[in-house]
Amino acid sequence: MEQLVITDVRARAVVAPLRRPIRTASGSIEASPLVLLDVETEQGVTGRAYLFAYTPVALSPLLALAAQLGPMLRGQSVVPLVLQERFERQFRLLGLQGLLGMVVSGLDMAFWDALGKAAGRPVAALLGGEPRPVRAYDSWGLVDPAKDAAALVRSLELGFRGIKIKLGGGSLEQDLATVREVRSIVGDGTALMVDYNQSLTPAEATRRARALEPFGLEWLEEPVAAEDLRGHAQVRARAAVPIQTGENWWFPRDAERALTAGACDRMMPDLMKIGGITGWLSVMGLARAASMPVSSHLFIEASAHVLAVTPTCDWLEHMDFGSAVLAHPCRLVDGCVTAQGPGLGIAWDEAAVARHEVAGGRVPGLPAPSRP
Ligand code: SMN
Ligand code: MG
Repeated sequence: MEQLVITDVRARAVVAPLRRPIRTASGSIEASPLVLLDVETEQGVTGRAYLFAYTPVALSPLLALAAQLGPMLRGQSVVPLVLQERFERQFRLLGLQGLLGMVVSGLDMAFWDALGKAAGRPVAALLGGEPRPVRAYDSWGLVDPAKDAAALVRSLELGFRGIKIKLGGGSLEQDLATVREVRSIVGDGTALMVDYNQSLTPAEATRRARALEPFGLEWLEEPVAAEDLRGHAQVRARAAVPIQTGENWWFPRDAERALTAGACDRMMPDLMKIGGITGWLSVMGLARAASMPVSSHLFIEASAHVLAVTPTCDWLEHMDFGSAVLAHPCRLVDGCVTAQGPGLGIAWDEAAVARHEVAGGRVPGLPAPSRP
């Protein structure tokens, strides 16, 4: 297969609608601010991926970073491992994290998408495996069991075998009441995960984790600040609930630090922060050596590919930020998601993109940026 040579990187900002807003103990997300990346090549193959910006405020700077990196890539061959090493060297002093880390990770996903499209094969096959059904859990925000009961039952009727809810917005007593109610709604046969989104101190997290032990939780996620690995390890040592974390790790070294600190029983790297597909490959090797179950965070489409080849594959998180602008959203079949190709299976629904595009990332209602 002829090597792909990059001619340009195109980035567009959209604010897409969400099926349901995500309320967490650390803030709410009412819509989906995305940056769509198109890596164009001389051979006419275009690699695609999207970034989830978390907040519309980040759209314009993400576009600016993509616009800066694009010309640096012109004339480069699409060899993801080489390109990522180049980025690491080039930004050694600044460090690959934050918005730059997100763009580099997103470009990596688009590189792999291009390779798959050029070969006419799914990325999971390029990685030596093959697309296969990966069990998925429906990822909710903070819930009100009384109001959300029917919708939670609907999640089970759709086939989800796991449900994640967010906690930490109130007192321990409120958490216990919510978990008790949700457990009674979903039944003991459904995996139930809770996510505190970094909202507690180690002492309070230990108190709440111990109180939640009777509910047979699949995991308790990010109890304390993501970078507080000692705090995670303390909670893990003092309570019997499996501790989950990883969505805020930047590139494989952060995964290694967490494993060394004994921070978690399970891990869930985020493809847009761990270094894309290339970063994930390193981390899944660390996880295998540590016999550590690996789940995904967001990015359903690309996560289905990497989880299909992850030896300690655990759960795929089904929190859908992208389908509103995708031509072929991933489908849930028997509670599982199977990777689609060629590439990552990502193609834009250009009519939807046109409806939701935000020129320059300048979201109406956001104060205009002050003059630089
Ligand atoms: C989460 C993080 C970011 C946006 C939405 C939800 C949450 C999760 O931490 O694990 O899905
Ligand atoms: Mg989380």
